[in-house]
Amino acid sequence: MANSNVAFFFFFALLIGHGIVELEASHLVYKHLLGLLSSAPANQPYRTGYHFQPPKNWINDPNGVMIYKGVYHLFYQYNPKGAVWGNIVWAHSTSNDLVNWTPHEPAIFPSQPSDINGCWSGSATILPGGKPAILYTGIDPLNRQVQNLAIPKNLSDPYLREWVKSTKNPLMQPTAQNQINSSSFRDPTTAWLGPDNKWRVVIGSKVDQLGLAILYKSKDFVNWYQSKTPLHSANTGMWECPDFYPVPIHGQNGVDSSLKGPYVKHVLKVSLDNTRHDCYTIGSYDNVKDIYKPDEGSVEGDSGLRYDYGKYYASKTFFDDFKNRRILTGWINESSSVADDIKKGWSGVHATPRKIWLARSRKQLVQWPVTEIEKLRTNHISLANKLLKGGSVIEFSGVTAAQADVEVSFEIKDFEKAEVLEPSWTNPQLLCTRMGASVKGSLGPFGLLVLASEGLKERTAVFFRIFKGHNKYVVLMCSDQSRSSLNQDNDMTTYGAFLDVDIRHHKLSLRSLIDHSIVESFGGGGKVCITSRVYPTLAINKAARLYAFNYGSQSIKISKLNAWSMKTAKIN
Ligand code: DQQ
Repeated sequence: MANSNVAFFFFFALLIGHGIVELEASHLVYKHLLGLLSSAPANQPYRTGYHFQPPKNWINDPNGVMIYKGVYHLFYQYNPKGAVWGNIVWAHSTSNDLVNWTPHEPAIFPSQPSDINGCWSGSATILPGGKPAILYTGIDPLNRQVQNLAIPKNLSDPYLREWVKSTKNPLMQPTAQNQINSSSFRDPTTAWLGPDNKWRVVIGSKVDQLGLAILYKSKDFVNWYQSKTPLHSANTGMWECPDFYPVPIHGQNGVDSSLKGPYVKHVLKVSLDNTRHDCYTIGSYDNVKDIYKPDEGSVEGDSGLRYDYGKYYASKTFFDDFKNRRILTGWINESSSVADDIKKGWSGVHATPRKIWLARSRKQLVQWPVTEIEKLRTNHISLANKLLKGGSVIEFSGVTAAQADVEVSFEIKDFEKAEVLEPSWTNPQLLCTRMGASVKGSLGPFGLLVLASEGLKERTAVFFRIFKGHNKYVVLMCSDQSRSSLNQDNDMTTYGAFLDVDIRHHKLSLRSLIDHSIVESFGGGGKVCITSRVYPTLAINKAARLYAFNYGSQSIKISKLNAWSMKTAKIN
């Protein structure tokens, strides 16, 4: 179908109010568009150079991520038939370095009554003897969400190309006895072993607005029974894609999900369906009572900690026993209209895999792009000790600004002039929206203008402001997309977060991975991450530019800046 017809069809459907179905607590379903095969145009300014995506069609959550015989496996929710959510299978790619990816045939697709209406998200567990097993949510003929098991057909194939489903599926299901809500029972975690040698797994659920991490146990990974109490619950709405894992209290290494002891804390991450944010708490896990309790001060839900304060959802971690690290993968949805997604023939990308560990404060996690991504760096430019006077903008040439990796650190000398943070300014996103990049301040806004056009008609601003708080200086980090595109059909929300850095004794660092339509930023060495999805119309490919700016009245020093062009990865 020609693109104009697709657009007409879409708007017609909108007008008559048919075809768009809100599937209980999940993705929007565009029934009339499901069968449309995408015919992607040749001109594709928004496709990424080194962020994971298939050649076309819709993708969402990463699933079952793992390392097996030295090969990284990424499965993901995929619609083989179009650029909107639907017809979901587990697509499969493998990699030796988490950067370049080879595609394989879909690994799990509807074939049994227990998944005939869809193969939704789930996780991999490495069983004793190094044997992988996948638990995933299937949608049964009654559209109930149930949990299924699949294992590799041939363990000597490092690419694990074929998967066999258990004939005992479904292994966990809503019944009259357990009263589990059959449309809110999904996304099994990686399982872990308890001191009684039984496996435990958590499934996301809800009762009214109470989010639940329902716990199941099993001796043999096939016969599962529900634990009397959930692992945890909180009043934050449906919990999708829960993730539960230990993090060592010292150092940056990761550990296996089954590890328990005095030297680890536990993390519970939930994807909040109400707000589409990945939120986490840090706490303690009692593996006898099987209860997780967030530490005092670790806030649940949206006003607590998030992996990423921008566009980032349905993430999943895995323990990389080859490099002793825990790696986080996540889905970056589009911010464009569905009509535009259909026109370009694809929707959704994955964030750069990030190493994740517990901060020294033990109050939050820290994330950093896996070091392997640095092998794409080329054309290095650098600068040191450059004063950025109030009101100044400087351009950096010599890198491909549409596909780059930029690291910069700022030094502030004189804090006296910092503006006072009003006690009511508690919502950082709101603050960043009200005080966007063009609102002049005192110490800030200063930072980077990326995917910018000459003359700055278009630009995405990633920046900081420093405020005088109650008894400390407060750092606000923002990603302002309000001028990222001349096309106003996109979601141009400005994102923001407070950054826990002692600015008087430490420099303020920012790293941005820029990739055509993605700006993935890491503030304070990875204490705050903000991912923006942007669609410039002028600042595309060679026309994109990179600047540093300071619109505050006070001077700031760039103590160091390193930037590289990024080569294109071999992705699918
Ligand atoms: N996506 C999957 C669900 C999950 C949701 C369906 C999160 O299993 O809850 O594609 O994005």
